Amino acid sequence: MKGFGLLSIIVSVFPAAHMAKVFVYGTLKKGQPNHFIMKDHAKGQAEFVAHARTVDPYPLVIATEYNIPFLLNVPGTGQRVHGEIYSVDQKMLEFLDEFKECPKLYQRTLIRLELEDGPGGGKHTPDAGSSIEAYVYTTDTYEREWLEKTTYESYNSNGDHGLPYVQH
Ligand code: PCA
Repeated sequence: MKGFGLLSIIVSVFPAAHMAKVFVYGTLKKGQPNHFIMKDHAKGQAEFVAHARTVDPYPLVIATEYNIPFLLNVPGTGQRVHGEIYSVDQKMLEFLDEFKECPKLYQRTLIRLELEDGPGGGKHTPDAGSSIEAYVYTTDTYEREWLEKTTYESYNSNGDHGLPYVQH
């Protein structure tokens, strides 16, 4: 018990220490079909940090019978992709790994991002235009034909592509 008390003091003094940054570009974004997960406290904590886009271009494609968005781990092709950065706790990170079927379907990698907005001001909240690193769910385990698919710079399940995400 004594040890726990000390741990909670440390965590409250250094709240950032147990948090990780995750860049979401698909169904987890605001207004998209799986965003409810980010708000479900039973799955952990997720706090919006900023909008951002990838520094390198990547192919963001929609694939499978469920119209799932995937960022193929092929930097240098495709487009600079827009998304949202969240600060998440360990519990949420573990949930997202499971939900993303990591490492089978997606792999959690680090990516360099350019901030588009964000709170700014404080020393823990960098300003727009600055670059930071965050985790992202990309995939290396994609089917080769997916490389021929249309790429998007910003995912929207209900976009003109006519490939709405299918909950499964
Ligand atoms: N959800 C994750 C990866 C793709 C998806 O559907 C995300 O929004 O980043």
